[in-house]
Amino acid sequence: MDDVAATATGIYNQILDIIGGIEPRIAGAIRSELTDQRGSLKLIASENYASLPVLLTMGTWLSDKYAEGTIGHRFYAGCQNVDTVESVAAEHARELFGAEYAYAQPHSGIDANLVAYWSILAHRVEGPELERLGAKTVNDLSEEDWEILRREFAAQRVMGMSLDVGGHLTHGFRPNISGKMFHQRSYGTDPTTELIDYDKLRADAKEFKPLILVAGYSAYPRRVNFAKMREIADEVGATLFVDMAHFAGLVAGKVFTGEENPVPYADVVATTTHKSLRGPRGGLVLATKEYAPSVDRGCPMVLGGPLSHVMAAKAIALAEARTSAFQTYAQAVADNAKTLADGLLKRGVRLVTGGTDNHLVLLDVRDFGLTGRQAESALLDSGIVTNRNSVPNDPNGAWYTTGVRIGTPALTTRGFGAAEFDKVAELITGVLKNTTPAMTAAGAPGKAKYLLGEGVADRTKAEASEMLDAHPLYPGLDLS
Ligand code: DSN
Repeated sequence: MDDVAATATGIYNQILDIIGGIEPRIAGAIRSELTDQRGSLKLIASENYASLPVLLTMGTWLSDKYAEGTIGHRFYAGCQNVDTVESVAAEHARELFGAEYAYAQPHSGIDANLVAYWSILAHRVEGPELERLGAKTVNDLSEEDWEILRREFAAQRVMGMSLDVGGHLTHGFRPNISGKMFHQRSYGTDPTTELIDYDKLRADAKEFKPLILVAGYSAYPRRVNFAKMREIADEVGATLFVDMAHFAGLVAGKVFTGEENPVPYADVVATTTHKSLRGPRGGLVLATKEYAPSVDRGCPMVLGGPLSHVMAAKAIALAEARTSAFQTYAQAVADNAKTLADGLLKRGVRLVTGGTDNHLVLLDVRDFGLTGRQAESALLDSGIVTNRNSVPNDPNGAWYTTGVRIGTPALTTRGFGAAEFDKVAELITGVLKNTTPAMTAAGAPGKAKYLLGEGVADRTKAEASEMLDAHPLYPGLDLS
């Protein structure tokens, strides 16, 4: 890997000179982003550091090719190399996850989820409706028939985890199209344990009868039992759709196996490729053979032309994820999250659900007298990058929040282990204990501004630097 870094040093320095000759501010921002990423404790649970081969693969002329359509069936000439790229990415995805079918085109996680929703609608609603109307494709439908089909689409129901207990905004949240397109009902968590209550979920699903049952989360610090989710989906005739964007790396790395692995249980699985999976920014959909034909219509159904350069980088990342080194990494991500959670608990921080068994930890900061926003900002001032997040029944709403979400994928990539994550817990607690809300003009604690104790930020940054210097990001890559 040192050879790769040495070669990349030459490549990046030359490329940045070229870029800087055209627009120096862009070259400056690229350099500065590396400095920032190297110099802070990156604890955003959805971020990671892709390998240099993955990053380098994205910067090629594959970007210049239009290739709408599917492998071997494109709406443009000259797509033979994109066919190779997409086939290799899909092959690695199928093999890695043991999936019957993989679709590598989605540009992001939200796009992947949209492909999933519309392919389920195409399979479950459009297909039977076309058959009933004696039409082969939607092009054969009269305007009146179209009106019927449109009404059928709009009548469908989706049930996903509520945003405030850790679901994602694409799981039926009103401001997202998933909350506007479907009749929607959320499932929550048990008010005492803060864990998914499968019995209540089952009862709610029986009453609501969703077409699509969504499992998956972006801020729930626990594993999900997908066998139970499958049982519930079967009992109500729902398609089981799993959004594994956050934990795909733990599935790929064989940390989540058996009933915790969604792939054998779900009809359709969507993911991002850049979170715990540690690939380029993008999306991926896996499906059973039954759903494959409709997923394959993702473009033009909801996607434009694929980003061939990113699909190539997905292939490289997926190949990397098929190694035993990646399995070691994924296990370390989970082990480190447990260490981080234990370190916070023993220092008196309340954690939603009382801990973690995946890659993320959700802190409830109300006992420090802070909002999530104040905690996030004070931590950032101290060189610790996190994001504020709602906690169940959050009294501060989705903007200020009462929680802070942190995760271990990125710093585990840098080589942080148990000792470092316990230290991270100490640094976070130290900042929170030394932050107070600033008072409003009316003399009440405000929700945004805060006061950080004297010297706390500098001391925390200095202690973080020692660990960061010992575990450099892209060691051997020298852009000075
Ligand atoms: N932005 C992602 C996350 O942070 O979880 C989800 O969209």
